[in-house]
Amino acid sequence: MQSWPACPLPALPGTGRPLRLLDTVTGRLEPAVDPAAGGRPFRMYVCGITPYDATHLGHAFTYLTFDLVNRVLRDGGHEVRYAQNVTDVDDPLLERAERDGVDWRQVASRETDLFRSDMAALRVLPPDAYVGVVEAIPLIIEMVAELAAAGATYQVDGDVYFSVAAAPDFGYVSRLGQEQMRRLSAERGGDPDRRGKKDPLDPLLWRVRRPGEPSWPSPFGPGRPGWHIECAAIARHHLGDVIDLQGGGSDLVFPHHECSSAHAEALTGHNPFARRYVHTGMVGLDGHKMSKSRGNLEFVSRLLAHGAEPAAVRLALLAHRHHEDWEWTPAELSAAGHRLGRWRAAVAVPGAPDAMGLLAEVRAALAEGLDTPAALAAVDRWADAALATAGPPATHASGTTGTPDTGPDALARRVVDTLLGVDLAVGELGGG
Ligand code: 5CA
Ligand code: ZN
Repeated sequence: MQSWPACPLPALPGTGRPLRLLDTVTGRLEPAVDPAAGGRPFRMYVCGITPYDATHLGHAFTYLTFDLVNRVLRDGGHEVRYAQNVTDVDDPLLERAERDGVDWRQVASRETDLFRSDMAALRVLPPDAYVGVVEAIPLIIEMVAELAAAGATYQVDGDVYFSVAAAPDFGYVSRLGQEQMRRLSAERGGDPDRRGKKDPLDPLLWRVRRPGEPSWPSPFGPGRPGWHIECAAIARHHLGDVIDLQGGGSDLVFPHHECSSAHAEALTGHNPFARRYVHTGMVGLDGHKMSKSRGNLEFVSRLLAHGAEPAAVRLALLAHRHHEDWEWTPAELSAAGHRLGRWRAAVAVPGAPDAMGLLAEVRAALAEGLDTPAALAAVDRWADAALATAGPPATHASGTTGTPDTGPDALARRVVDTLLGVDLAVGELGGG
C-alpha cells in the first residue's frame, strides 16, 4: 500500500558513528550493523499498526525510536531498507467494525490514512515497503504451504497450526519460562488451552472461515491468516531470509516476535532470523499501558488538533530512552514546547557558537543505544550558550524564518533536523 511522504534529510559534515543498540536477546548494547555486511543495505522490519483506532502516543514512541535507528544508520553512510506491515485484518479490527456497524475495510483504510498523516506530521521517515496483510495474502498462503511441506504444521478442526517443535531454539528471543510463555500467549491473542494442540504454545497459521468473517481461498480451505505468519511472510518477501533488525514495542517480544522468527527459521534454516531484536518500552496513561483495548489513550491527532506542534510532540517523546516504560502527562508536552521555544530562539541568535561540537555530541549520544535524553541535553547546552552570547531578552522572540543557510546556527538547525527529526523553522507550512 502507499506509504507516506518523506521529509528532506539535510546533509551533515563528516559521517556518523557506528550505532549500537540494546538487543533484547542478549540484554546488552550490540553493534547494529553486521561487520560482514559489505555494502548491502541494512534490512529493518518494524511491526506496524492494527488500524482500528487512531495513532496513540505509544505507537508514536515506537515508530520514532526506529525512525532514529534509520536516521543514525543513514548518517553513518548506510543504506536502509525498511519494511512495515499493517494488520488490516485481525480480530480486534473485525470486532470494532462489528461494534460500530461499519465495514471492516472502511475502518482499516480510515485509520491507516490517519496513521500516515500522523507519521508525516511527526516527520517519521516512511518505510520503503508498507504492506497490508490483505494485499500480502498470497505471500502468506505460500509460506504456510511451504511450512506444511516442511512438516512444520498440523490441523485442529481445519485450523492450521505451526508446531513450535519445528523451531529448535524456540524461546530464545524472549528467554521466558514455559509458564510465562503460556500466560502471555493467552493474554496476547493465542489459544494455549485449545484441545487438540500438540503444544499449548503452537500458534495459528491459518484460521478456517467462520460465519460472518472475511475469508480468502487457500489450499487449506477458505480462511484468513494467523497473526505471526503475516510479519514473517512480509519481512521475508521484502527483506530476505535473514534480516538485520526486527523491531516493535516490548509487548511484541512474546509471542509475536518469538513466533514470527520461529516461522522463518523453521523454513529457511537460517538462525536467528533477525540479527538484532530491538524493543521499545510501553507508554502508559493513568497507571496502565496505553492500549486501544483498554481505552486509556492520548492520540497524536487529538494533540495536534488542539494546537500542539508536531515538533513539540516529537521532542516530548524523544525525552525518554527507548527501552523504558514511562507515563504520559500533559506536563511532558509543555516541557517539550518550552524546550522547542529555546532552541528556536537560539538558532535565531546572530553569531551563535560553533555547532561542530554539538554535531559530535549528538552523534555520540545517539550511537550509544539511542541515548536521546543525552542528545537533547547536548542541544540544550548549545542553545544556552547561544542565548548567553545574545545578551538580554530581545532574542527570545520565536519567529526564526529566514535564518540564513550558512553559519553555526544553520549547522545546529541541520543537526537537529537530520538526526532528531525536529524542524526548527516555524511558520513555513510543511517545514523548511
Ligand atoms: N499490528 C500489530 C503488530 S504486527 C500491533 O501490535 N499493532 S498495534 O497497533 O497494537 O501496535 C503497533 C505498534 O505500537 C507495535 O509495535 C506495538 O508494540 C506498539 N505499541 C502499542 N502500544 C504501545 C504503548 N503503549 N507504548 C509503546 N508502544 C506501543
Ligand atoms: Zn508484527
